[in-house]
Amino acid sequence: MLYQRSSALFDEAYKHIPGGVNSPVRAFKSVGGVPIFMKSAKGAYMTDADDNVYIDYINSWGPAILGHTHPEVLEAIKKQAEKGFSYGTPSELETEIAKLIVENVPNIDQIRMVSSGTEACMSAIRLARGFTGRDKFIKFEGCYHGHSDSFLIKAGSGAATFGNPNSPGVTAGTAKDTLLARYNDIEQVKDLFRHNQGEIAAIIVEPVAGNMGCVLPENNFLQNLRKLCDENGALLIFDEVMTGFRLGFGGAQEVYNVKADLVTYGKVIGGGLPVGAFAGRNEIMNHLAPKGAVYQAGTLSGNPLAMRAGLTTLELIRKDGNFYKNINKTTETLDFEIGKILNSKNIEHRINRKGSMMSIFFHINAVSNFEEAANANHSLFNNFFHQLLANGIYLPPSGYETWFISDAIKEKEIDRTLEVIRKFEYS
Ligand code: KE4
Repeated sequence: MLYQRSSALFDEAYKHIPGGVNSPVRAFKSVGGVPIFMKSAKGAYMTDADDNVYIDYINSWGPAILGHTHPEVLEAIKKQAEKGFSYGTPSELETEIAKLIVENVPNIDQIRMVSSGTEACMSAIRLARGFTGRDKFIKFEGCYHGHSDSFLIKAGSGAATFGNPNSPGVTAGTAKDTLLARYNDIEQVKDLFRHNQGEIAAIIVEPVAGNMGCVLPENNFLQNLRKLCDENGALLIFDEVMTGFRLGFGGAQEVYNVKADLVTYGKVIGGGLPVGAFAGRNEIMNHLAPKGAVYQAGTLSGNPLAMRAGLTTLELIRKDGNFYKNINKTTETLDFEIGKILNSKNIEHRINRKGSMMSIFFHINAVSNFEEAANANHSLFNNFFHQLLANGIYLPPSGYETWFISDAIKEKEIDRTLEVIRKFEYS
């Protein structure tokens, strides 16, 4: 593969955009090399500025679950655009998608649209604080809920597991209300409730984590979080920005049969256009402005183009009775076949998979939390990433990210991917 054009475009971008990118993970800092500038995408494929073509396993970090530029979504967006791009007023379309989501997701009565997953998660925390009158909340190391201050916290020292800012600009005052625990460690969560009695508004969790690589809940972790929230008067927030409408139409609540008090969304519900949302039962959502006192707003919230793209995407998924069976089967096949190849090469690895999310961790045989994910051999992942990239397979450019399988990835793409991985060599 030649990357001259991407390289020149990166140099130019670097002058005008911090780090040359509008989101850090795109800069290839973790895998090294020049970030690839894409110029088009269709179905299972993306084409870069040098006209190299790739099978895409990021799918815009989740939104392109149907594959890129699905013809029916494209047509729907075009038609909607002819009616205007944004009204700044209520529109029937917003009620249509709200009803579709509320009627198909357990335990939610109302949903508020925003423009990103970050907005959704930060608003859900504010609502939980407003509803409970408490300031603190628990998150898990390795889980990512967007870039609002209270989420950019690294583990404090020792067992205290209170937060410290992990970004300049986040104040100590903010960090003190963020409590951290290890994913899948229910004892640490119990300790936090014991040491902060009556002060914890919520637990926010990725029900299947995708931001430390794909890491699954174990030993009834989610069920135990539900129980602890009930015992301590705290809300359980499922951050389903990744898993919402990807694990199933009812999301992780349905798959794991665990009731969350608030659920956040993004990615798939916008079909590739900017979107986020948070939802819950009336008792909680009625606290949100303008009905209640908890303020939250957004100029482009419920934008008609994003709503139309999301609604069309969700309707296409819903009417295909085999949609989830198919993308989950594709992911299972990739898991099993890649596993066989890596075993044949005596490369110790762990593949974590749930639904159409999966990750490969090298030189480790189990990954249940961030510490174990960090102990995997990331330089080997980077080597793997670049050998695949050079052969037209585009993986997420970090060992701490999950692959997102789309419905456009079929046998041909699986066979090509496996053919490339069979040639993987490492020193
Ligand atoms: P956005 O603000 O990026 O739309 O959503 C934040 C967010 C919230 N919750 C979860 C579970 C998420 O995965 C995300 C965003 N995911 C990353 C992928 N690791 C987006 C990619 C990026 O940061 O460019």
